[in-house]
Amino acid sequence: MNALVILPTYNEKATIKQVLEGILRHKNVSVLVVDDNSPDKTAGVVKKHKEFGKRVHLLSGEKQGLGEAYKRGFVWAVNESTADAFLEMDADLSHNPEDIPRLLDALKSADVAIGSRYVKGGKVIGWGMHRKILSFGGNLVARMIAGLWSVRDCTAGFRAFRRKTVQGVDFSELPGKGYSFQIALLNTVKRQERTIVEVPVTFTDREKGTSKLGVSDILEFGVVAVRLGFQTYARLIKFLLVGASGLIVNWGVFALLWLYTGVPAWLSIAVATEASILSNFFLNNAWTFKDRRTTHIIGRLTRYHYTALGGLLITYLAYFSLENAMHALVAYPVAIMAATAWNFALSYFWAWKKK
Ligand SMILES: Nc1nc2c(ncn2[C@@H]2O[C@H](COP(=O)(O)OP(=O)(O)O)[C@@H](O)[C@H]2O)c(=O)[nH]1
Ligand SMILES: [Mg+2]
Repeated sequence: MNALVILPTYNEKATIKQVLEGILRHKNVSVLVVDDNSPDKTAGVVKKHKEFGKRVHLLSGEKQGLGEAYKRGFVWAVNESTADAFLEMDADLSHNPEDIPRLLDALKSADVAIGSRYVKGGKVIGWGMHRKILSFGGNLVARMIAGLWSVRDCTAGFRAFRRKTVQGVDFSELPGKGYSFQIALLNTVKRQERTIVEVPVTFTDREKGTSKLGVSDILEFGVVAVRLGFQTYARLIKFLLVGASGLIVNWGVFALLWLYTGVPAWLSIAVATEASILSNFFLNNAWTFKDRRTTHIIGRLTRYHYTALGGLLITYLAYFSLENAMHALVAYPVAIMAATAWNFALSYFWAWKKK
């Protein structure tokens, strides 16, 4: 498997040569250095390399952040390189080039391989408390909010991707200019149902040069995580909003019939419930599941009715089985939550099932 390492650099003159040597020791691997006109003239060292123009390439640009550098690098890679795999790696010797074959090996059975510090066998050497807390917090936010629950090291900068996986990504669409690029890309490939594996690596803090991780990167990371969360859970959020609107419809129709028209309560409840099922159905159909309108609408409507009736049954079952264990005012919302989970699952997998 031929591979191209995309290596972003900003003032890495002290280590770039050694990193290039380490990478080029692997005969099937070449390098694209994405340098943001480093004032220390990192690019000069790259241009002087004997493989420059052969297995070493250089892309120079203005400093806009780590993510922007990677975006340019990946676009170049897809258009100008024929490699079967693309890697991300730091140029400060924190990532060991000796680990590259293990990452590439993992791509035989997955679309993405993460050089992971937080799986069994992985570790970090040389970080103080400050960096440990930042990394822990970043991963927690990424996993809890940004839709990356199954990934242990979401902020890793040492990763390999199959060419196909990268080709499926529209890099101009990815939010974030800085370090948040890592979770944005991971979130995208995950939503495209690419398979991800984590390969344990040892990360050694840099001994030369300084970290470029800044406050603006940290702030942007939070904003991007929330944005990715909304994108990832958009369908569930829409479903919950529609459900809330259904409660209002239900209540309003009941009030209209029973209070103002004198329809008996039992009939008012039945009509109000059906009205809310219908309004939920049409809102979900037009909004929440608008990309899933592949089966006949009568079928969808019927299945949604069964779903809602099942939800009602679950509310009763859950409520009466919890009633003795907790206060009724606690048991009821728990029962409603169980029914909502049921409703969403059946709507997603059955009423508006994927073709
Ligand atoms: N081209 C480019 N590279 C960057 C930028 N910010 C960081 N890098 C590179 O990204 C890699 C990781 O950065 P580093 O400062 O070591 O981050 P840390 O390991 O999280 O402290 C290094 O190779 C940096 O030179 C940037 O704005 N532009
Ligand atoms: Mg570093």
